Amino acid sequence: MSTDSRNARLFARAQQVIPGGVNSPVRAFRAVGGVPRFIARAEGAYMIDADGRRYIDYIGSWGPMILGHGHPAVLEAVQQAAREGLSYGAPTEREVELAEAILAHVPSMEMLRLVSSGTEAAMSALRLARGATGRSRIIKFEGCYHGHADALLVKAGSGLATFGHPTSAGVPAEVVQHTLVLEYNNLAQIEEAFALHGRDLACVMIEPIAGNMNFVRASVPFMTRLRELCTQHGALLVFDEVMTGFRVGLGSAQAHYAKLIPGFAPDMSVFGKVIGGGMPLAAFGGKRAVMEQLAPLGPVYQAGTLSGNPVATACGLATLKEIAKPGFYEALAQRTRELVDGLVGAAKAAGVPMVGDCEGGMFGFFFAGELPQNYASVLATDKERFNRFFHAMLESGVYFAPALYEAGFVSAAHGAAEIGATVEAAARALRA
Ligand code: KE4
Repeated sequence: MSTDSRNARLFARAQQVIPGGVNSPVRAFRAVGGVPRFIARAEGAYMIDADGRRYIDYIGSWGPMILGHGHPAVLEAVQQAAREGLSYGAPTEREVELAEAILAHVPSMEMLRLVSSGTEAAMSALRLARGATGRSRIIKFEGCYHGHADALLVKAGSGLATFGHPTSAGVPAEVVQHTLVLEYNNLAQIEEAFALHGRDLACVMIEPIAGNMNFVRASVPFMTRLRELCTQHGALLVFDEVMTGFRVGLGSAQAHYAKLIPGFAPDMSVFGKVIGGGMPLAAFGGKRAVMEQLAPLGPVYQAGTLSGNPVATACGLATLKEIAKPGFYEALAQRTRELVDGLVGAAKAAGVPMVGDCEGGMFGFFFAGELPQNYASVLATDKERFNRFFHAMLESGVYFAPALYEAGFVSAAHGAAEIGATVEAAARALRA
């Protein structure tokens, strides 16, 4: 990109006043190199950058924009809500409507609380799990991201007997001393961890389909056993569905696993992204007995000035109304499958090892011979080729996630033309 482009000038200016020039690290393109695109506006399946260049958007704000940008019903709902009032700091009917609409599609939850970000929802769910069980220890999995709350910024210790080490400066070791980090899909490790610590475990937090490792599914045997061990030891199984929630299906990932594992359900769930439709809104929920431990009823404190914000709830409600319409997910899943099959087919024709997977409107691809099952195997895929492919596609007007370990997202606005153009651009890029 030439240095006199508006993007380059904006990036230089942004770096003077905002660390890294961005308000969230992944946007800085540091994993792939190059100059991030400053987006001026978006419409349908497209984003337009500061230099006026159009991109087919497979980020979708990292998941929320499942309808595409600028859906008329969503815009109308948001504009009407804004005219009525931006924020009250008092309860509104729309919060009740949104809670009811979410619970209608997530039978594992009897109650929920609305918050403003996935981090806040996961952090609050963690505190609630600890408060409800009276236990401090937790398990998470390497490669899963649950937002940037201190207790969750942790990497594996030297063994199952030792607890985590911080992944970020500023997180005291004491804060993560109760967090055990295990390998995703590793049955032997969860058996050993529960044998050692089961009676002290408040919860296990997991991304059921790990979109923060690009796209890695929890295996059915692993998820089956995890559910059994949590039940056996009285630990809560917390599904972080911030990314998968209402993205992989109307029942989210938990409905997918309930089809594969009879009677399966998590004890608590965390949502975000799609339920806000692009506005700051997230939620956590579970059974009444657990949720009623929350203030003002119970001893677990949690609060938020903008929680259940009237404009954000209008956006979320309008989005949920559209995605609940018959046939929505069938059409979305078909488009996404066409994309993944097209990319993998183009790679095969070019003699390039590529694998891909998708569920609903969420997908991932790796330059590798087989689908990774855990974080170490994701990191072993061909990162250099991924980064070259990312830039070749960006130059062709296709905006994939600017990092090997991120998932991609298709919206209802992505039509055959967008999928076809993407696959053609990929064929050119992979032959180069
Ligand atoms: P937020 O605090 O960013 O709203 O949500 C945190 C979070 C929690 N749980 C899961 C499974 C998530 O994927 C996220 C956030 N996802 C990233 C993308 N991998 C957001 C993008 C960013 O950090 O800028």
